[in-house]
Amino acid sequence: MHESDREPLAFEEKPREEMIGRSERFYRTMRRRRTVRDFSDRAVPREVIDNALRAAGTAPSGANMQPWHFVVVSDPGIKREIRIAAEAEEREFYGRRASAEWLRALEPLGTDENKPFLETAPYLIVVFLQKFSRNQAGERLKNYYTSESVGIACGMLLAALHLAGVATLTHTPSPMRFLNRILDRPGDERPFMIVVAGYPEAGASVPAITKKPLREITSYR
Ligand code: IYR
Repeated sequence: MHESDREPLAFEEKPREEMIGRSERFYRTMRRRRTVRDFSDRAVPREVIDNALRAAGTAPSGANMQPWHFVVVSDPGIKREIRIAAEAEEREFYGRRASAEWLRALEPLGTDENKPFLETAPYLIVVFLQKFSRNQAGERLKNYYTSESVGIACGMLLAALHLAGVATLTHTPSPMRFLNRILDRPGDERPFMIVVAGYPEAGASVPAITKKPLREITSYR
């Protein structure tokens, strides 16, 4: 795109009361989002996943390079391979690599090396970060602010899925290079996170945790 290629902004200004109402409703919806670890195997419509990914793909990114790739995994054989590889890493993590401090911090979440949700949930959305793009001539171009960009896209994906009634879990086995091999992605893409998506298991519970109130996370100058 050149500087001269411009189009009018489609911005809709809303009345003050509507703005406040929308912001309150969005907050009330988002605060009901919870990270779920007990998934049902019931299918979620693929259209919902695709639309949420379309929304994620609208995220701002450094120089609009859109440095992300999403692999939507529903094949049981591939989910199983991912589970086996992730659990091997997690056994290392919980058994050896994690510091005592880290394990203490995780205690309230009740997590361990067993990741049945990687097979149970209908969809694993594996998010890859692209350090480089290709131009039309096929030459490698550097991408910018890739972590920020992909982080924003993941946030939008989680919000879109939640608004559509899909429960999610952000899962980051570490290291997760095995995802390149299993999903046949190029070496200059870095696995960023797995977004596990589906319905919660009937009777699922979540840890009783709280979020910091506004006054603790903000200051105004
Ligand atoms: N990746 C591990 C450990 C883990 C780490 C953090 I930080 C969490 O918020 C949750 C889990 C696992 O998935 O169990």
